[in-house]
Amino acid sequence: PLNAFIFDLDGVITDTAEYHFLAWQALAEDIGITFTREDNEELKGISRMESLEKILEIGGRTGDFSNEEKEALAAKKNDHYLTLIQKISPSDILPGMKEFIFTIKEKGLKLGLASASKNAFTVMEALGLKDEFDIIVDAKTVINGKPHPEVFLTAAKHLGVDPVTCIGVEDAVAGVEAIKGSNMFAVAIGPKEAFPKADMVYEKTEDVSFDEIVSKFQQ
Ligand code: B16
Ligand code: MG
Repeated sequence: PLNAFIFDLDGVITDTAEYHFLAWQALAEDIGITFTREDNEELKGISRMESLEKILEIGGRTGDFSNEEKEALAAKKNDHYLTLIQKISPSDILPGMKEFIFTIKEKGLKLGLASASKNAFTVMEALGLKDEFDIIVDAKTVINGKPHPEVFLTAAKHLGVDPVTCIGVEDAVAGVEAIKGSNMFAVAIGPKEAFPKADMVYEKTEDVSFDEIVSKFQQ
């Protein structure tokens, strides 16, 4: 039986990926690194520190900064990100997602959030969705980041449901890996060729169909 849907936040419910990109790009520029939108694809679903490490790698500057300096760089990026997300409102929910979330609730299924972001509560509050979810698990409450399954498994545990009765929704390759590692059914949002491991792929959030997903899950 199907018991719950567990959502990723950034890139699935709202497009904070764009704000993460702008904030990282500004930081990269500060330290003389050219960071493109294409580079940013690799950071989706990846923790803040790992993202910084990847940017340093791209710029050939791994080893140029002490841990303390890296903490300061990550904090600077986050300050900028927090300024950018102040503008977030319920109108920033991606097309079709609000309806999808409310359909899930109407059907009596449970709703969880499994985000790699330490800012997940802030963003969910700004979107007006915080109270709609039965559980929000963010990067502050887990030890291992995606692709490790911990964040999805923790959400299922708090919901009191078996992971095989859950459907995870993700826009990141690392995220789909985390869902599959949890033994959940994986729905990916993005280009089909990027997600060979997903059980279903929709190119855009507005294409997502509750009935279609449930019938595929039950097959
Ligand atoms: P923060 P998600 C992830 O959130 C983002 O996809 C990823 O790009 C970001 O680096 C990560 O959160 C950490 O975010 O700096 O806010 O802690 O997609 O798992 O909801
Ligand atoms: Mg995401």
